[in-house]
Amino acid sequence: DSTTAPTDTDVIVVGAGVTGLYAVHRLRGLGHRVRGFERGDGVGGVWYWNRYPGARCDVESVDYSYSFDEELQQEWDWSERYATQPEILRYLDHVADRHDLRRSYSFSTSVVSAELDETTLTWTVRTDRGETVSARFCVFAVGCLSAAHRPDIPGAAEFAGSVHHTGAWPHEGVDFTGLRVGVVGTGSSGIQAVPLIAERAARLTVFQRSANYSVPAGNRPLDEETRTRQKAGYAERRRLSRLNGGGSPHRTHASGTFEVSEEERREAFEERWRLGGVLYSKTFPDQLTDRAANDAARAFWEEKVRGLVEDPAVADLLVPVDHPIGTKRIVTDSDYYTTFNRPDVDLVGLRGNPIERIEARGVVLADGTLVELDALVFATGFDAMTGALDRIEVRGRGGRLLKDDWAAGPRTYLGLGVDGFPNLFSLTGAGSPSVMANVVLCAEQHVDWLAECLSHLDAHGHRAIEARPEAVERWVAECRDRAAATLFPAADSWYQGANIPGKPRVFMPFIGGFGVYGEIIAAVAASGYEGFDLIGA
Ligand code: NA7
Repeated sequence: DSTTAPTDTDVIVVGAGVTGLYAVHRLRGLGHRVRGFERGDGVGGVWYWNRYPGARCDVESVDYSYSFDEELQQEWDWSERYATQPEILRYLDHVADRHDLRRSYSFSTSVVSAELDETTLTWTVRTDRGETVSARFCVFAVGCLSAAHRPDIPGAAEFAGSVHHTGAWPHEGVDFTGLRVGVVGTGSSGIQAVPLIAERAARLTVFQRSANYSVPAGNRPLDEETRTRQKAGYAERRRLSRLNGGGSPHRTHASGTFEVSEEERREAFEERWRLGGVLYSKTFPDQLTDRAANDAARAFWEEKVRGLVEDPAVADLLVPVDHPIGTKRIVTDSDYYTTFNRPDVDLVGLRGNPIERIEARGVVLADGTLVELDALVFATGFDAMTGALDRIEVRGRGGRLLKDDWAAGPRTYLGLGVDGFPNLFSLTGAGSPSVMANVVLCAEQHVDWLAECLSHLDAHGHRAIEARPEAVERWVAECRDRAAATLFPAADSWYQGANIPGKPRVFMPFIGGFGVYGEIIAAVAASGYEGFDLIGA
């Protein structure tokens, strides 16, 4: 049969971040009726919530921007090489205005459940405002780093000072002037926030469980000449980005680490160090698969960082001992390491001396030391990739709960579809390369694929599309096996759920790269959606 049941709308899109916004725009443009829900009171997703001092993207602004709208691409002026959170939020607000996207959304509205009607293969979504909306398709664009994780430390409620999580920062900001501040966590968020908090605080104590690798951003204002050059080169820049593993135009060295002379090797590392940031992890193509190659990159990094930190004992603490370089996302910082040269900044290593409890006056370590604080900042990351979806009661065939189906780790086909959950799509989430690449281009890639898929269904009179269980099995295995062939499993990273107590250790992203992934999903579409069941007609 080719008939579809009447529904309130055609597509429900959950989330108004980079992915959701483009989904609304693209699907609406194809004539679908679209309803969007967003728990924030504005657009922006990650860039709406993460307003902590120093929040900045680690992908260059010229690349971390939509490519679908050439006029926008030519008109928008980025002010810095790496854009700050306020600037990215202004950009996304501008995109929402420009394409009149807000009218499709209900803001300050969380989706609490999504339930499949197995006879009609339609979805009914319920919100925390009591609204119920039915739709043929349910599209989750809820983000990979949107469920903030706050560790459960005894006594936290006793603390007399203020407490904030970087991922849910107050819109009015926090004034740390003259305060004794503690920052727990040294991932991207902590490392970005520390130098700026240090400038205001009377004293800053950084609590570090694992040291991280960070490479200075080499951030700078963009002048008119650079912008003009970038804009003129956009077509080629995007073409190269689409072929690339990380969704940016930068290529790794043509040879392996040890296929070049020591001098050439050092030059290559030096060049990447100057280029700045996360790109350092891909100086040579074998750096994330070969331990010795990784050690070479790591040794160069260590030399650089030791050169920035005055106290050798502090430098010792800042050098990671537990994971190869790049197997947790390399942080892109501005003045992080030199901040520890300030007399009013302390670094406390928690290895062997963890936080035991929090009391009214501050943080108590296992050895009994009390660090007195007026404000505490948790930069402790996210229940990544599955956390945001887990909060929603998603019920598929037979009333099965998605969260239960994913109890041993997320199960998707291509990071897009889930068996037992027809007409449900997860965008830029688990099983996709989004967290390892430029998420803006990942969003466009997923949404364009989805748009084409929906058109295909309609053109052929299909009611629904559903991933086959064996295709899901294959994809989960492929994600796991591709990761196993690299050094990534050696790190206790959020890529594999290691940061959340009790979360299964499964490598969740597709690690084969943005370009390769794009080819895979395009081939599946071209084959008539191999691995999916097309239902009806
Ligand atoms: P991350 O990268 O997950 O970093 C969280 C940090 O918090 C990390 O240093 C953790 O140490 C630390 N942490 C977490 N739980 C605890 C407890 N219980 N005690 C002490 N320290 C803790 O999150 P971010 O927000 O910085 O960045 C997320 C991503 O956003 C980033 O990768 C970029 O892609 C952008 P650990 O390393 O687990 O020992």
